[in-house]
Order: sequence, then structure tokens, then C-alpha cells
Amino acid sequence: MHIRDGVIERIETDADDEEQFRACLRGRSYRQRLYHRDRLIYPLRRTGERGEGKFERISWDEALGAIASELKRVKETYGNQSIFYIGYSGGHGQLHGMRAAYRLLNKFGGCTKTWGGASHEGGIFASMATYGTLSTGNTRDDLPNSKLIIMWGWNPAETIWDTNTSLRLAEAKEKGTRIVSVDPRLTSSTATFAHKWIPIKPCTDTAALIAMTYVIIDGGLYDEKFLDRYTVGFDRYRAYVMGEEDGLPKTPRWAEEICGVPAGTFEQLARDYATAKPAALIAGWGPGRTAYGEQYHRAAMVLAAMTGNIGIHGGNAAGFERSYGSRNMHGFSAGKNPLEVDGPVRKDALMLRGGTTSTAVRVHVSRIWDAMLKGRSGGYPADYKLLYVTNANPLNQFPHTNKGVEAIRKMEFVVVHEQFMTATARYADILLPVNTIMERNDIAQPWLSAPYYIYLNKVVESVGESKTDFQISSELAPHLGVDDYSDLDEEGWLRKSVESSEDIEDYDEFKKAGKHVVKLPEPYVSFEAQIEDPEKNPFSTPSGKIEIYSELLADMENPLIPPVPKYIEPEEGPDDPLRGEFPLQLITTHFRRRVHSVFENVPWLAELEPDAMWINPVDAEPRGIKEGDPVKIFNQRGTVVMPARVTERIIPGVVNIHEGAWFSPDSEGVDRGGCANVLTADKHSPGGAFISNTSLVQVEKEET
Ligand SMILES: Nc1nc2c(c(=O)[nH]1)N[C@H]1C(S)=C(S)[C@@H](COP(=O)(O)OP(=O)(O)OC[C@H]3O[C@@H](n4cnc5c(=O)[nH]c(N)nc54)[C@H](O)[C@@H]3O)O[C@H]1N2
Ligand SMILES: Nc1nc2c(c(=O)[nH]1)N[C@H]1C(S)=C(S)[C@@H](COP(=O)(O)OP(=O)(O)OC[C@H]3O[C@@H](n4cnc5c(=O)[nH]c(N)nc54)[C@H](O)[C@@H]3O)O[C@H]1N2
Ligand SMILES: [Mo]
Repeated sequence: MHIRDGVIERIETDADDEEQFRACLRGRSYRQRLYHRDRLIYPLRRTGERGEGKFERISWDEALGAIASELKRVKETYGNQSIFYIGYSGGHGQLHGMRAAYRLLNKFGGCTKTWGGASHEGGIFASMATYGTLSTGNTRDDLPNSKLIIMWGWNPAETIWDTNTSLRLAEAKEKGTRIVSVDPRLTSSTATFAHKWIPIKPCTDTAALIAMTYVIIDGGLYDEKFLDRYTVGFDRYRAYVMGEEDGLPKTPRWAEEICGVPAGTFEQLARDYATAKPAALIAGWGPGRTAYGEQYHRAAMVLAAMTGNIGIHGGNAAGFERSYGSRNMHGFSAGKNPLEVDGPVRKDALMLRGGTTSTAVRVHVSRIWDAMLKGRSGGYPADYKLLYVTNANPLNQFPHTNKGVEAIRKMEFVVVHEQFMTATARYADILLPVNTIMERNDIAQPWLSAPYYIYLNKVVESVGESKTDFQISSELAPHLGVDDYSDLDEEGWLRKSVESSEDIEDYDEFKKAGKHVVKLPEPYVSFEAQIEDPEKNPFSTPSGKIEIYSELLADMENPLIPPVPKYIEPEEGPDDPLRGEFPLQLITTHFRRRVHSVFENVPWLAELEPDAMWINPVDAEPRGIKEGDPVKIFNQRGTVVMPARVTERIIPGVVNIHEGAWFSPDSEGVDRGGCANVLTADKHSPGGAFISNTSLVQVEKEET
């Protein structure tokens, strides 16, 4: 940060001699977000109708007083369960983030929360069922050790993952690693790194992976010793794959019909994967965000096991991808929600059951609007009256936005802590201004716990009257009669985090350096111990082995959660009769110039790439759609109008909208902002996956 008179003038990126952590586009343009003229700078109270966007300035005292009195009223009248708290991904630091307000509400007697991670719940479910853990990944510096990397629905050049994933892919490619990408879109990652692009229809990946399994079994290419020693249930799976169970062999020809990929392509890929040891199948999260997302993840993990690519350098367990995870920091916590009598949802077997039985105070993240509209009469555990949102933009980011508008209007009271007037913030009764990462101290760990830490030094004073969520909650606590919210201040909590870490010795040195890199003697590989000595180090599954067949899943007796991975035809998938009306499959991917809805209003980033719906010329031409034309994208849930990008970089029959564009309905209720969730279904997979890549739409040229 180049600062003059307390103002950031310019942002440069890391230029250390050591390995550099180069800032992404969003980091480099943060100045334009921080000083944006639309920043919320003082507390606001609604004056018009909800959603109309009319507010008046009030003092912090008035704002906190109003919130406290409503929280107390709702608690006394309806009980704590009626307070619905949504905290999400805005801010992932050790201290500043969604835990601050959650901690306060827990100390106030508890609240309802969401379950089901939007990112990766299907993969979490599958990883727990198969390996009994989420720590299944290798550090990225292991990628160059692979002979073959399959990027399956993975676009790290744009979604970054950890800072140097692209560098590692480049190193692998230079070293001669073959890279194949399986994705409905030709992404920047594919264009840059892959030798081959295999376009596939969304929601059909499980069939593809099962057909590859068929080829490997049929050709006797599997690692029999590995299967015998480390896994259970291969025979049961083989019976399904070869068709002994249901009379339908899952051949590449079978998959060709479903996936839109020539049978020979799967045959080749399967042979290559089985023989190119070590090979890394990276099962990205996008394909998991589909109707039966957990089946895709299970099928990928089993394939990794069949080829013995687990626990070795250059391999990959195709699981959740957390690496080096055991040394996470522990500092500030939300504490226990007193209403959560069954314990947290996400614990071992209990978590596995999350897909069918969530605890009394959790609503799946895809069902929140339905729950708020129907409450007990719809079979939900409570009637919801007060919505408290921090670090999130649920109206924009959770499915079925139009239903969300209805639901949020029905609430008795809505509080939002925000930096900007987001879609959700517009519906607040009290809106509190929050500062940004540049205006406070915090510690961040990279995604999926790669081996480094970043100290986020405060560089400028808070804009206007904005505060951290932690400050707000600390100040709100006495109004609620909570006198034990926190005995530490910001610095105290951050020191405590560092003390809890096995990696960092000296807090002050870390703060001064701004980063701490853990020097590992060699790339970290998950399950090395289990593979070296399985008797001493069993897998943390019930059988102690990799579970190709899972008793835990069998016990659920749900045909939609089979004990071995299976392809199940999805609603709104490629064979749904609804295709008559809505013939195109919609995927909603993450965009390089935003983090979800964040950064949408940054001018530099807007110049980078216009927001547009991707459509193949095969689908565009008969509709008379040309590059840049405004198009209407619609289904039974809503209508979006945005420009078209006509490109062969997307498979025919599929359109893509980048998630996160700002919901901006016109007077007819048509969204002119390009918000993907106007179109997505508010359902989840049986295992709990967010299914934002499974919906059908129609597209027409918008008549102007
Ligand atoms: N720039 C940027 N980076 C981000 C984020 C962001 O918003 N912007 N968000 C962060 C967060 S919170 C998350 S959870 C991650 C998400 O990271 P990912 O889940 O990896 O990101 P996506 O873009 O949703 O999906 C990855 C790829 O999967 C493909 N895909 C979608 N559906 C299917 C399918 O059915 N089959 C196959 N084979 N491929 C499919 C997409 O075309 C895309 O190229 O990204 C993180 N990184
Ligand atoms: N259709 C579709 N929908 C998706 C996805 C998809 O792939 N397709 N991806 C899903 C995924 S993986 C995720 S993780 C979710 C993300 O869902 P959200 O977390 O709801 O999305 P964001 O847009 O990141 O919203 C975070 C908000 O927090 C605010 N914020 C930032 N810092 C702070 C802070 O310190 N305090 C407070 N109070 N607020 C702050 C930002 O201004 C922003 O408005 O979206 C999901 N939605
Ligand atoms: Mo996410």
C-alpha cells in the first residue's frame, strides 16, 4: 500500500525475493472499493417500504437501541428460534467475519442458523463417507510430480484457490505433465494449461466417471493390491458398474448418450488415468454443485482408489482438497448455540446424516426463503420473525431470489451489517456500516489451509462511522444484557490465535513481516501415513478403510443416497421432460472479476470483462441472437435480461451466467442486473449439496 496523508494512493503486489504471493485483480483494485462513493458510512433506518431503498441517517446509539429492543421483543414473544441469523463468506479472518454476531446471538440464548455449505456440501458428505475426513488434499507444490493432471470442473486461474496454484500448474506443464480438462466451458485455466479440453454436459459427470471405471475394470487396469489392502466394497461397486446388479453395463457408450462425449474419449481418458501413475484427478467443486453432487464426488474418489493414486506424491485422493489442515489456528469463536441440543450438524456420522436430518435450529441454505415464508406450517422447526444478516448477501447469493423478496418482506424485523447497499441491505430496517480489511487488523489463512499465514495489517482509519462486526457486537451486547461477550480486544484475540498455532513463534515478527510461510521439507501429501502403515494408521471411517461401499450410507436406507456411487437422473437435468419448455441447461460459475457479489461496483474490474450470458452459436443462431444482444433468460422462477456472449467456449445446450451480478429488478420484476439466482432452484441434493448448476431455462432475444 502506498499511503500519503492517511490515504491509499496505489496498491502494488508482493515483490519479495522469496516465493511471491501475487495479488489477484481484485486485490490490486481494492482502493476503488475502499473509497467508493457508495460506501455505507453511518447507521441507517428505513423510511420507505422494505426494498424501496429509502433510509435516514441515525446515530449508533439509536441504531443499537432499536436492534436490541426488537431482539428482546422477538425473543420474549416467539423464542430464540425465531431469530434467523445468516452469516456467510464476507470476511474470512481469524477475528473479523460471521462469527462475531453469531457469538453474541448465542450468548443471548441462541438463534436459527443455516446448514449445508454453498461451496462444497456434496463433497464434504462424500469425503466423510469415503475417507472419514476432509483432509484429503496435497499442497499444490506436489502438482509437478504428477504425470497426468485431470482438471475436472476446476478453473483455478480464475478462482485462485491458493495464491500459487497457477504457478504450480505452469511448472507441471513445463515439466511435461499432461493436463486434461473436463468442463462444459473452455475456461482460462483450460486455455492456459490443458493439452485437451473435453466438453461435457453439466450434471452428468457421475456417469462419465462410472464409465471410466467400467473401462478400467474391463481392461483389468485397476490396482488390485491397493484395493485389497486399503478399501472395502469394491465387489459391490463392480457389480453395479458391470451391470450384474441391474442388467445395465455402464459402458462408455452408455455414458456417451448421457454426457454428450464420444465413448472413445472416455476410453482413452480412463486408460491414460489408470496407466500414467502417479496421476492427479482434481475433482472440482462446480460439478458437485448439482442435483446429486455427492455421487460425482464419491465416484471420483473411488476412481482415485482403484488406480492407487492416494497417499503418494503426484497422486490425489480426489476428495475435499484440504491439505496441511491439522494446524489450523484457534482464536475467536462463536461459542455454542444453546439451542443446538443435538450438537453441531457437521460431526462425523451425525454430519453424514445432515442430508436427511438436520437439527432443530438449522435450515438448509437453499431452503431459507421457503422456511421464512412457511415456518412451522411448512414443516420447519419454527416460525421465523427476525432476520439478522452479517457478512452475507443472501438475497443475491442464495437460490430463488424472487421467493427471497417475498420472504424477507414478511419478516417483522431485518438487521444487516454491510459495506454497500446490496440487494439484501436494501431490505434492512436497520443497516449498520462495516469497515473493510484495510481498516482493521486480522489474520488470514489461505483457502484449504495451504502452508502459509497472512497478517492483514490495518493501513488506514475506518471510513465514516464504519466499525468491525466485532466492535458492533461488543457494543450491542450490554443493550441485550450480555455482559460476557468478550474479555479480549482485537489485538488480544489475534495474539491468542497466534499462540494456538504450532507454526508461528513470534506475534510481533509475524505482524511486521505480514506473512509467515511454513517451510515444509517436501510437498505435503494427505494419507501418506495410512498408505505406509495401514494397520497402525487406519482411515477414520467405521471400517478403517477407504469405503467404496459405505455401511453408514446403507443404514440411511435412502435410494437416493446409495451405499456405492451411482448415476441418478436429476430433475431439471438433461432428460427432464421440462426441457420441452426450458431446453437449455444453466450453469452459474464464479467470476474472475468478483468474489460472489463483491467488487461488482469496481470500475477497473468492470472494464476487464463485460458480464454476459455465454451461449454457443448452435443455440444462438436459431434464436437470432448475436454477440452483445440483450437476451431474456427465464424459467418458472423468474426472468433475467443481460447481454449475450456468443462463443464456442461453451458446449451446445448449455448457457452460463456468472454468479454474483447485482439483482436489480425493474417495475415488472424482471432482473436487469444479471443475478443468476433469479433462475436457480431452491432445492438441495440428498447429501446436502447446493445445486446452483442444475436448472433449466429458455433464452430469447429481448425485443427492444
Ligand atoms: N474469482 C473468484 N474466485 C473465487 C470465488 C469467486 O466468486 N470469484 N469464490 C470462491 C468460493 S467461495 C468458492 S466456493 C470457489 C468455487 O470454486 P469452483 O466451484 O471451482 O468454481 P466454479 O466456477 O463454480 O466451477 C468450476 C468449474 O466447474 C465448471 N462446471 C460447472 N458445472 C459443471 C458440471 O456439471 N460438470 C463439470 N465437469 N464442470 C462444471 C464450471 O464451468 C467452472 O469452470 O471459488 C472461490 N474463488
Ligand atoms: N447461483 C449461484 N449462487 C451461488 C454460488 C454459485 O456458484 N452459483 N456460489 C455460492 C457460494 S460457493 C458461496 S460461498 C456463496 C457466497 O454467499 P455470500 O457470502 O452471501 O456472498 P458475498 O457476495 O460474498 O457476500 C458477502 C457480503 O459481505 C459483505 N462484507 C464483506 N466484508 C464484510 C465484513 O467485514 N462485515 C460484514 N458485515 N460484511 C462484509 C460484502 O460487502 C458482501 O455483500 O454464494 C453462493 N451462491
Ligand atoms: Mo463458496
